[in-house]
Amino acid sequence: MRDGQPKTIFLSDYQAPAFTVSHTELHFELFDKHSLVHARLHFRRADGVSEDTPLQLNGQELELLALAVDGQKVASAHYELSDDFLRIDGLPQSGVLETSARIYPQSNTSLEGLYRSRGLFCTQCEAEGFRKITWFPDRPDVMSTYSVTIDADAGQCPELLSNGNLMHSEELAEGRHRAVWEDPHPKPSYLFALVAGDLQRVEDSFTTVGGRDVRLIILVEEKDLDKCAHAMDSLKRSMRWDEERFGREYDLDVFHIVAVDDFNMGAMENKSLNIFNTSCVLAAPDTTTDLGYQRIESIVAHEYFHNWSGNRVTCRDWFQLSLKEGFTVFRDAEFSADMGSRSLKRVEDAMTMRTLQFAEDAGPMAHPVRPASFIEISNFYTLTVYEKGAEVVRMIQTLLGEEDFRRGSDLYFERHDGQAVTCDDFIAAMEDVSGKDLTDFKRWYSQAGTPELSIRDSWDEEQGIYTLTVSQQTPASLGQSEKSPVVIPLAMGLLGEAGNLRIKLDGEMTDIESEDNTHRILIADKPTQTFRFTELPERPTPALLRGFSAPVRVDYPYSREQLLALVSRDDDDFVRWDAMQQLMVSALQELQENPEAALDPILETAVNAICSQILDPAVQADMLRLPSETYLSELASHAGKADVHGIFRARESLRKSLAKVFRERWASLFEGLRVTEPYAPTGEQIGSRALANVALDYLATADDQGVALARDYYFAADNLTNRLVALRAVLREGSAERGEELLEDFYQRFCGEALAMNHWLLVQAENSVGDSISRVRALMQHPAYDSRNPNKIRSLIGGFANGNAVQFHREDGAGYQLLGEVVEALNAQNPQIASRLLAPLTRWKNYAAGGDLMRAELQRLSELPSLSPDVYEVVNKSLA
Ligand code: B3K
Ligand code: ZN
Repeated sequence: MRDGQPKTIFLSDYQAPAFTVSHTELHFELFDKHSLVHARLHFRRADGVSEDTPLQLNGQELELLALAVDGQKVASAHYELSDDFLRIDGLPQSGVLETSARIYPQSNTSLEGLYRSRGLFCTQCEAEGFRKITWFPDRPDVMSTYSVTIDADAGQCPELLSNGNLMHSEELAEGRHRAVWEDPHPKPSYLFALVAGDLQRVEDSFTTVGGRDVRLIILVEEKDLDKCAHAMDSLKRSMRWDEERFGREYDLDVFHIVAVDDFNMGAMENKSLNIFNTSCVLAAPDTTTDLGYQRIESIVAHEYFHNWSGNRVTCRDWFQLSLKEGFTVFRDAEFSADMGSRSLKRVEDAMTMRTLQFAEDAGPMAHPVRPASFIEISNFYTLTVYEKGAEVVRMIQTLLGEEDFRRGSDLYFERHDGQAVTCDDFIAAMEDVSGKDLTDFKRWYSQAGTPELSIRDSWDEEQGIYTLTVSQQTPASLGQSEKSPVVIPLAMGLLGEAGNLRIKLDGEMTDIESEDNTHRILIADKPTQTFRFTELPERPTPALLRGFSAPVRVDYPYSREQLLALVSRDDDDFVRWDAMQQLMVSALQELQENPEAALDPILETAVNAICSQILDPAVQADMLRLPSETYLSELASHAGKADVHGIFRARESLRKSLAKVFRERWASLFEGLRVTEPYAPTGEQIGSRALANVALDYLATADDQGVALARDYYFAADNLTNRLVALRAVLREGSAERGEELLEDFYQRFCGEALAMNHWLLVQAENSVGDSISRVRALMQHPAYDSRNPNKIRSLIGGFANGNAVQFHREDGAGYQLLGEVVEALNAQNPQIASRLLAPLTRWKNYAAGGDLMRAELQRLSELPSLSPDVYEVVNKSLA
């Protein structure tokens, strides 16, 4: 922590920059022990700014070696240097500011700014890392063109890369060499990137719709050259899709992706030089799961799509983060839906929202999609900004229709190309093309918390009139006690005995005989409102929130019979999946109250119905899987307090019953779906594997024969997906020896593959059989673990705290202590990872037992002498 308590920054305090920087020249001299950064900033005082306003530049962990303006050394009376700033006064209206700094990339463990990962120099500047490289107005509304010169040892660093185009390269004395890059597109400093190291290239090309030939280059370590094909294909598909769907074309002659082992997040969209976590780019059947393949495709697309939604049009300030992230997640979700199965993508996104984002929105760090204040912006790269932000963009598309939405997006890009803008500018473009007033809708950007729809109905048999009364309410959150209604597009249908009924709302002029008159989008925007449906032949079952049309909770008192009807007959996959989830949740709640409760015959019928339908097998798999412990905890804490041990027991018991009752079904599903062709990450194979593996998991739960089958399946696997499903099943259901046998085998097979080892750590962290805490502590000393590598920390420590609820919430508090210790150590080493890892402890209010011990651990952390702003903010907000 620097200069006393970290400060809160408010959106309402925003002021335009006093100085702009039109062009930035950087010269890097990279050495083993330190590096030198020489900068020349072409600055200009903004119009209307008084002459005595100093130029204030951000800078952290920099040693000042030289400072000059227009070639003249700046006298000490004219500048002030602190831990965070360099302030210079007496400047002309415009000029060139020169600085030289010494920095230490090899000892930069925060992985922010310029750092070294296993010999490779690389950067991560978003959000505020550029200030660890050189003094600069490190804010996204200062956009500049860049020329970058890099000098380094030619043997150690044959590749020297930065943004834009390579202009020049040359040999230098003493075995060193130089490359000069120029990026003609003005960009904010957070998009700056530099890479220098010994990497190998995979090259391909893409011709844009306008005829530009683009070189596509993926750079990886030599051993990984054979793992780049999937990312390259994904990149080409993304480029084509963005042209076709959003009219966005690439704007330079080269596009790089560099894979780095030590990286704080998934990937970064630096202009033309994307930097990726190896886990989000390298793919091979033995080391990447099906989910991993899908993730790589969507992250490659996401970063590429940022070239327009983020880079060409960027954010004015960090409060607007969702302007680029929400929109880009929406774009990548649409891409994934088009590449694979639309309804699967929707179900899975809804699952993430309801399990994780709703929890965040109900917790101590709850914030609006556009936060009004923050202490450390790194803490706001959240599910709310990203995923809820994307849902907000999706609702705009729903309200406007796809055509107007596309016109709005075109207008937004055209109007603001090269600018740093706000979420209001995005909305204004949407309003301008559609003529719709989105003033009320904008509340989604400023109100935290998940809105709750309470829906009740009544039926007038005589008149054939069905009435839905829809009330909404958003719970209070920190600093926001009063909430107003939001605009909720509630997509719905009415299900009758023979299928979805024709819908006519009271007061509608004529019955329009369109082919799709069985669905409606109701607009719920008042505290309470009533919708009357007329001319109905029978009392319908409402099918609510079709396609998860809004990120809200829905409370409607469905009977089990109604849920069964939806599972069996509705024509929307989200509605059917959701109905099945509700049936399982209600069975689990019953088991929690009465462990002897027999299997609900309606649930049995529903399982049979799902198994005998022709459906996307991946959606079928999602419907047959038990709701996760995390989701069940979220639901329970929403209703009161969660009992994680009770949830665990009920879930084990339901799994056992379903396993045994349907044993024959699982066996025939498993046999019928076995993929016999060689592994390929195609939608078809992924779907078959998903369903076969759900069946295998139940078979292993049913009896010893199933465990033996899982063991054989493990050894026969030609891919990581099957191998891990089998391994997890054996660890959970088999003897300790069988589990150890497979873990040892896995280690021997893949100990040279860092990405496979992440999974090896994760399955052990999540394994709740035995003493997980001792196991995790032992693994922290294992050569496969690396306490500086974010992937390893996330797998082992994050996996334990998030995916092993019964042991994390051990009654003696040992799980909380373990997490607290790791966070304490990381606080100094890598504050971003430390504060992310903390999340499970912050939810202490959700648990009946253990809450006090969790709070005590947070309290202990809050009293540590030098908390980073990252950890300080999360700890203090969750104790408030
Ligand atoms: N924009 C980056 C995230 C940066 C996180 C900084 N703490 C990746 C992305 O969302 O595409
Ligand atoms: Zn992004």
